[in-house]
Amino acid sequence: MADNQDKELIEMEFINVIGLGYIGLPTSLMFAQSGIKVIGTDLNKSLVNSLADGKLTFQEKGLEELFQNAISNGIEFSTDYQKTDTYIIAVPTPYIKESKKIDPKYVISAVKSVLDVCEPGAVIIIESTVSPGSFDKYIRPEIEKQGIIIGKDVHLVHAPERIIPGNMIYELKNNSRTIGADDPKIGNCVKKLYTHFCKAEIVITDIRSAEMSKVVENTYRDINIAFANELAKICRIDNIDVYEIIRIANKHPRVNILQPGPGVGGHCISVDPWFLVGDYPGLANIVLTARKINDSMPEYVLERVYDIMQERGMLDISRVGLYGLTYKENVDDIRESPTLQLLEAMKKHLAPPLRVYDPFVKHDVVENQYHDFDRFLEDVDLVVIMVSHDEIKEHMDKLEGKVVLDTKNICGSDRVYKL
Ligand code: SAJ
Repeated sequence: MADNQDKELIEMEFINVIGLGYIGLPTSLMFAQSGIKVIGTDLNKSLVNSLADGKLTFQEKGLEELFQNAISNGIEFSTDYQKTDTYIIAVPTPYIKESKKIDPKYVISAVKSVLDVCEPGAVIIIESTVSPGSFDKYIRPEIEKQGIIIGKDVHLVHAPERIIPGNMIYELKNNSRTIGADDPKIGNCVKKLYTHFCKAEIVITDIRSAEMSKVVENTYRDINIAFANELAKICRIDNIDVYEIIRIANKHPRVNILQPGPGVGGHCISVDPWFLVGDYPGLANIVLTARKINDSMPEYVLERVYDIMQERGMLDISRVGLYGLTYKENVDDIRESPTLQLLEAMKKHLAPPLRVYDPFVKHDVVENQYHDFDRFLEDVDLVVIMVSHDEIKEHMDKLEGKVVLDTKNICGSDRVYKL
């Protein structure tokens, strides 16, 4: 039986990847580059048309070359779900801000659309990050409601992604992977599938462990960033250089303190810990405290701006500019970015929006947004570095004569202000 299943899966017709965003697109391209037939599906027609026209929908190191290789290997893009026996679902899993619980609607909708077209015995691999227990709470009931037997008519697998935006291609090949499956034989088939491009260890476990380990990984990172941020606040009170403290402490063989920053953005680290807070209220205490600390950083940056303006006798808030709108360096993703959080905080206090510039954000997202670095610098006297894009690191000279609040500690000068 196992051999047949191994054989059938590996000789599948093609993979239909559902959701062509930051995870689904690179994943579909990696499979296609490895020689597997892939059809990528997304409901967003303009996104599908852009890809079909050979135009990428976001920037990422190495993605263009991967895209060209996938195109030469015949990858196709469509808005339709395809009839096949292997699906990868990589659609958004937002959380509901009030309840801090996952909103599974996109995953459920994708699963239901797959069930409408898939072959009997199809394998549905969900890569989207879900809160622990989501398969049992939301996904299985939707399938069983249709009289479909999981483990016979369809097989469920959870293969959460670990790639980090800014280094996706390398990490897709070299990060270990987790495959959660009800049936270890199916898990082994899916493991073999991913070995087409993944050269690292692939761990097979049950679905619930796969759900929990993924959320735990991001929560671990959020807590450690919060520790660095809290350290920054403590050191500021006594005018201690927090970066020197971290540099020295990290020389200890078992200490690895991360870097303080203007806040934690992105659709992962700032979201996933809330799943634990929402599902384990009263238990996920460190998790909640860390989230609060990280979410306090944008307003902390505003306090630092205020202190600096007081100290320098600067009265005109309109001469303050934020460098960086994305959630981190060298990506174009602005989701939950610290800058957006900071501007939101100002709006709440009815303060006028600060000037903003980001080389990776070509379209207008906020008021007072610039698209030319020099124009931006002409109109500001105090530059708040919120994101450490390569551009600003390569043009430090342009900050001559400006007051600088370097929240990313990239200037390497004691003439700038820090967190
Ligand atoms: N940040 C700090 N200080 C640090 C590190 C990061 O303030 O020392 C900030 C960043 O500026 C950013 C936020 O945290 O605003 C998150 O950035 P990140 O680079 O830490 O992580 P992501 O969100 O880009 O990717 C994470 C990764 N998870 C882990 O490292 C455990 C990645 O492996 C996951 O695949 C990804 O979440 C995801 O999609 O889940």
